[in-house]
Amino acid sequence: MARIPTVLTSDELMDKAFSRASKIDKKGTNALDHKKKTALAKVTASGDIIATTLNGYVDRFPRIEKENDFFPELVDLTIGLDQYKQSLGAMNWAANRIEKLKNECLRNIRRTKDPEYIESQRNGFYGRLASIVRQISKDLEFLQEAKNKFRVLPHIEPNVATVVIAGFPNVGKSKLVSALSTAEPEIAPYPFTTKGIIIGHIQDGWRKYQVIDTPGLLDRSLDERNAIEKQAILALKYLTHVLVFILDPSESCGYSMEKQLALLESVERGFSGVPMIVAESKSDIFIANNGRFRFSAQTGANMDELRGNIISKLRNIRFEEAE
Ligand SMILES: Nc1nc2c(ncn2[C@@H]2O[C@H](COP(=O)(O)OP(=O)(O)OP(=O)(O)O)[C@@H](O)[C@H]2O)c(=O)[nH]1
Ligand SMILES: [Mg+2]
Repeated sequence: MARIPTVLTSDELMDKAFSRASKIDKKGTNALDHKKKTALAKVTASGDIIATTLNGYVDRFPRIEKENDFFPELVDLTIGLDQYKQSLGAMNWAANRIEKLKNECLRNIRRTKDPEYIESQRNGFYGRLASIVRQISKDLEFLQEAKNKFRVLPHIEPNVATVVIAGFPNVGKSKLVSALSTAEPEIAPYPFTTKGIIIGHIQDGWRKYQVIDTPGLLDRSLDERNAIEKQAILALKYLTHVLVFILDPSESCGYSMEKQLALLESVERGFSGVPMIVAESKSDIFIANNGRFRFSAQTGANMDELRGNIISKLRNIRFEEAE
């Protein structure tokens, strides 16, 4: 994604244009010619500065089109997709309108020999320019806010097979992510969790996978979430190719197995259709003997099996772009 520019307020935009225009003074062969050339240059500069700035916003803010994708879903959640598109549309509208008025005004000034008419044309154009910019002031503000929100959207690679780790706090998610990851996992911001999500990488020969730890997201029943939180959680579903749900049968995490199984059910419902691995952690301190797969990230017991199981599921994931 190209760097998103800072969006000026309507006042800043006008100041920028008029301060530049006010410095312009063109030489002329006589008083009328001087007045004309100066007015033409001022109108051109003020109109162009604003139109170019607005078009720059349209070019450099990300285009968000694809439905059923992780990113639009998140943008809709955190920014509001309809308003976003509308505000970019307003930039476009204003830039085109300014361009048209500018050309009209330039034509009128070129044609005349009346110094007062030149003056009134230039002032009229300034007035219209200010009025157009005023009309889009809310959109400018919205885009500046959107810029700040884009900054904290997670930097997840959309075309990398991804395993997401879920389970109650303290069941051993982070320890597992570290044990699976080739390097220190990075923390990426994510809406509605103050802790951010944690992204590690698994290397499988030449292939690389993402492993995502979800503190504060998949550690409460979805029914207990408000609508927006739920959407943020389910947005994750778009990039989850395999879900690993961790149960801590030692209950040293502070949650009973009953509660943990209820959460598992809720996550299974929310992520239906996503291949899931259920595994019990901390086998070095407690073994439930219920036949469920168990491992210890601490001692490494069964870690090769778990890793192998995850990788065998991720290997089957294909991306259109990668083919
Ligand atoms: N004995 C033992 N302790 C473990 C194991 N895995 C994790 N723990 C311990 O359990 C506690 C919680 O582990 P974390 O990996 O931080 O758990 P988490 O699920 O990431 O917790 P949150 O980030 O709060 O959601 C820590 O004290 C770990 O040292 C394990 O395999 N064996
Ligand atoms: Mg953790």
